[in-house]
Amino acid sequence: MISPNKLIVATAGLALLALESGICQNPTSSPAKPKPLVTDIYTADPSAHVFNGKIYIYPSHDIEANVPQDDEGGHFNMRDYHVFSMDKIGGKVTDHGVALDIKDVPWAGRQMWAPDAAYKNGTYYLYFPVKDKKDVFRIGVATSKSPTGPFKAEPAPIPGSYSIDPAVFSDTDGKSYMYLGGIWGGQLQRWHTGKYDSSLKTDLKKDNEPALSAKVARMSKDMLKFEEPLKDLVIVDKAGKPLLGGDHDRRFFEGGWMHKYKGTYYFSYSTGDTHLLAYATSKSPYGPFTYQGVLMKPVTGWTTHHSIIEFQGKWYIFYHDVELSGKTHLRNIKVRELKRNADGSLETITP
Ligand code: FUB
Repeated sequence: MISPNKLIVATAGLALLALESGICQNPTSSPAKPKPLVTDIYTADPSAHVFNGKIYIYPSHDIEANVPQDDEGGHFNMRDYHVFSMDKIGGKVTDHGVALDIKDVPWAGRQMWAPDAAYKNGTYYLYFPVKDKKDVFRIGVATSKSPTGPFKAEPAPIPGSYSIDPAVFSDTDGKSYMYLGGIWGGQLQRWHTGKYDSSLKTDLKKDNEPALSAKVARMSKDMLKFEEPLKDLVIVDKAGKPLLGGDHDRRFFEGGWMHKYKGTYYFSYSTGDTHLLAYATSKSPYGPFTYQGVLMKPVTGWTTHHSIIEFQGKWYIFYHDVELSGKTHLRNIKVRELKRNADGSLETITP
């Protein structure tokens, strides 16, 4: 998750923060310098959705748990989720309080990481990765009649689920898909043979072989399980060749998100140790996806994680950095407009 030699990114960020701190920032009028959306608690990994014409944000809730930093992200030891809402971009952000607590998830052990949410037939679904009691990440699901919760967790994780960072995309034909996965601390590499192998701590270390892929599965009609086994979401270069494990500037690391624009599926994700948000496109929700470029350059802090929504005719990217704390594991969410070129490609954001 975090490599000590990358702390320089956060340190450089702190220098920038010092420069920025005197500037009055506004997420709408000054897109180059958006403000943290929430300042009284730490928030990260914002999954934003528009439900009934309003924006709801489902982030991680970062806390200082005094767990030493390691490559597996042990210091990201979160224990609950809050839901936030906004009537408009730049408007008041309302904290709806604790929507789900780890103590109410019977199978959970530790580390509630980046969640996502979905709506279908009068029910809201909160999807969340948490380690089970054997310290293996699984994806849980909890339901509510309100987008702000409280959510009630199902008694067991989604069968066949593993790793982290669920992102649920509902297509225009009514089918929904879950995209998931994260390497290193997210444990995706531990499943590459189909069986869990706890000895694989970071990635496969096979630089000249195809990179580990994010996974995708169609959701069941009741949104509580997978309709099919998880499949690889392969990202290829413009020549159609799968990206390689050693291609750290382009290969998938974690934090996938799907959106659709004019019939094209856009899969965006973090490159992890190179701290980029990149994206790839396809004509199918299963891919293969063709790598297109960088969506956002590194933010301050080690992790980079985002979501993309359309709201009132404009596109927005929600993301996080460490402006408030300067610490990798104490993050704050932000939003800014996402601009598209005439050919559908995404403009690269320099945060
Ligand atoms: O918040 C914990 C982890 O950090 C997320 O699951 C990753 O995507 C990264 O942002």
